[in-house]
Amino acid sequence: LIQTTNLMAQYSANYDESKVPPLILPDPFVSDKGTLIQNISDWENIRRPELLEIFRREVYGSIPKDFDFISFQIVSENQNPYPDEAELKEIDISVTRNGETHTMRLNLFLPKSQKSAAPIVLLINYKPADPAIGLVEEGFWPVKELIAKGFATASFHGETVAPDDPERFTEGVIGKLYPEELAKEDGMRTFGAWAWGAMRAMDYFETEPRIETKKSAIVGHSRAGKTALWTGVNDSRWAVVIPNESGCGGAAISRRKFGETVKIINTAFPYWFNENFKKYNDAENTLPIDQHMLAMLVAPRALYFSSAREDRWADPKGEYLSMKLGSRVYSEIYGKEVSFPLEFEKLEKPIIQHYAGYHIREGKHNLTLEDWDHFITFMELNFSQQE
Ligand code: GTR
Repeated sequence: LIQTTNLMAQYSANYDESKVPPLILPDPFVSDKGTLIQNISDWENIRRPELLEIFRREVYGSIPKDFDFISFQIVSENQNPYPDEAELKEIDISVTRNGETHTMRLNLFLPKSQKSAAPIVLLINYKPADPAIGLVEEGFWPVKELIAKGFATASFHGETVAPDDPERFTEGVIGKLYPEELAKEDGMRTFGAWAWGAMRAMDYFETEPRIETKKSAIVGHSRAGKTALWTGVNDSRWAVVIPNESGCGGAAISRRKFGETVKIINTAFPYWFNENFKKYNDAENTLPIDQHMLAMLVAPRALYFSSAREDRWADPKGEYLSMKLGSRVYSEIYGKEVSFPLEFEKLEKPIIQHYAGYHIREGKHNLTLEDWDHFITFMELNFSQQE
């Protein structure tokens, strides 16, 4: 696993706010043909599909959804670390296409105390971990806390879908099920594969009577945060989308070039995004989109961004700006009362509201219990207000 600290030493990044270029961003509310987008119908029928296609083609690559069979097998390999509070279900999800089968592992904890179907929180994990249980680590995936609040929670490891490795990323679902994607400049790459995995997890939840999929949230940290955002944009079954400290290629505005840049990420991780994205190395201003427009594609479902003060590599201000600008879709198109009135420098408390939220906490790049406490508040608010 390539560590951020090594990358920071290897690549020189700008951390000086006075050197950030003046931001001239593409207009989210003017279509490619010049139509002014002012209502839900034009947004959903014209502009949103246009933007989604640009992000697929120029940045993330495809997420092919066709396959011949999917099956779910409950296996029993690991001991439940929380036997008093939760039931552990280990599920092998097998997908077959053109005679080839790929199997990924999903780990699901269901609250024992629950009487009705529980809301579900999926964490995409990428950290070194017990390959079977995912990362059951205090803070990063706080199963106990989530269960105590009545949530079901699940996790899968990216590695069981596509290895996080420049030499081996094709060894999972890409090479086995969708090999034709590899020849395409806009084909499926690692983030597309992980997003595909999250969709298959949702396919399983839809068969599980103890889960209420209408109340679902997808969470990811950092590289998995970028993936959680891309998943949430592509799969409207997720009601709440939470990319934590997702930085460059996630929440952060690329044109700021603060901390990690498009060139750095494409050089260090050439297998995460598609080939076309490399055209924008050192050429962010020529991007037809920026990341606030990706944020907009989650609407009218709920979106939450979070940052850490010392995580400058991920550009906290760029993450906040893209929430502030992206949330205009809720207020200006959907007519909801959503606003981020404060300047980044004035933020102290989390901004948690129906549809959109943001917090910045003290400390370093990580997913912590403090982050989860705010996510839980945001999820509870949004699930309780669902129409
Ligand atoms: C870094 C990478 C970041 C972020 C991070 C992580 O090395 O540059 O974009 O994804 O890894 O996933 O922790």
